[in-house]
Amino acid sequence: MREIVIGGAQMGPIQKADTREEVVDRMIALLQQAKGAGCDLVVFPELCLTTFFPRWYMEDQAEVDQWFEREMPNAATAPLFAAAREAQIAISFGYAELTPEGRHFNTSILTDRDGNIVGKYRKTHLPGHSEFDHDRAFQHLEKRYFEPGDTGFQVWRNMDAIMGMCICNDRRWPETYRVMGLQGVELVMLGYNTPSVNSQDSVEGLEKRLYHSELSMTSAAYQNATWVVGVAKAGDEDGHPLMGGSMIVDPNGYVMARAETEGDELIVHACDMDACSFGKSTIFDFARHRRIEHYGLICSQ
Ligand code: CDT
Repeated sequence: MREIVIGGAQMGPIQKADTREEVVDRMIALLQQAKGAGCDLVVFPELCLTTFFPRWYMEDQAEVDQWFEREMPNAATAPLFAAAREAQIAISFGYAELTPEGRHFNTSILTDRDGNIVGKYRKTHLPGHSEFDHDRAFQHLEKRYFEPGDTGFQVWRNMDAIMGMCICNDRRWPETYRVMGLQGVELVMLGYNTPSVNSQDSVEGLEKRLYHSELSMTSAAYQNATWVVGVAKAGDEDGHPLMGGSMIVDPNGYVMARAETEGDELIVHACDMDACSFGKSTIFDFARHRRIEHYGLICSQ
């Protein structure tokens, strides 16, 4: 049995005025809780060092850039890396990345248990729009502030398992998981910031939005025989509600742990990576059963 005790560290709202240092203190508190629960690995949300800033329309690039990290770790996050190393807990979290070349990505990283970054992923599917949209109840400007990621869906061997990452909207696309599935992924980690209401459909309720998130992650876990850990940033950020619904899904598609609140909340499950083997060697043995001669359309348009 290859057991990894995984913590999903859902985070409650981060207001515009909150500092990185205040947020990192909250992350360290969740990490300490995870240590008490025996966690080996903790997954934090997308863009978890700041408020979900793509809801705000900005024209001044200097104002935009204040939401980005120029290096990782940096002064604000060094205490988090130190706490993780001290606790011997691997971590994954998302942040806005500004590269030395001036490129902007929505990024997540993965460390080993000594706090070394072993994997980096840059978000592929950027939802929303790039100009102010008067027809929406609120803005979602990811296409304005980020460029599509250039990493693709890589996997890394870490803690004797094959691990991959995606970010928020990526979780709704089967291609995301299948590309990692084809590399043998056993654990997909992802964070999200999903508004509780649809900016283009005032009738759509929270229940449907939570269902679509769960449907995406549970079906992908089953169809790729992999664990999926999805972790929200939730609650009311300056009057803008984000949904919770963080969960740990097993390779059969069952939800093994689920957040009940919209605040800082740790969910925990002991995940056996060997539980992926049955699906990968039977119904989803890709090498034996896929019929790629009929899949060309997926990559040609
Ligand atoms: N952060 C993120 O990707 N959120 C999207 C909201 C889409 S609405 C424009 C999501 O898919 O959850």
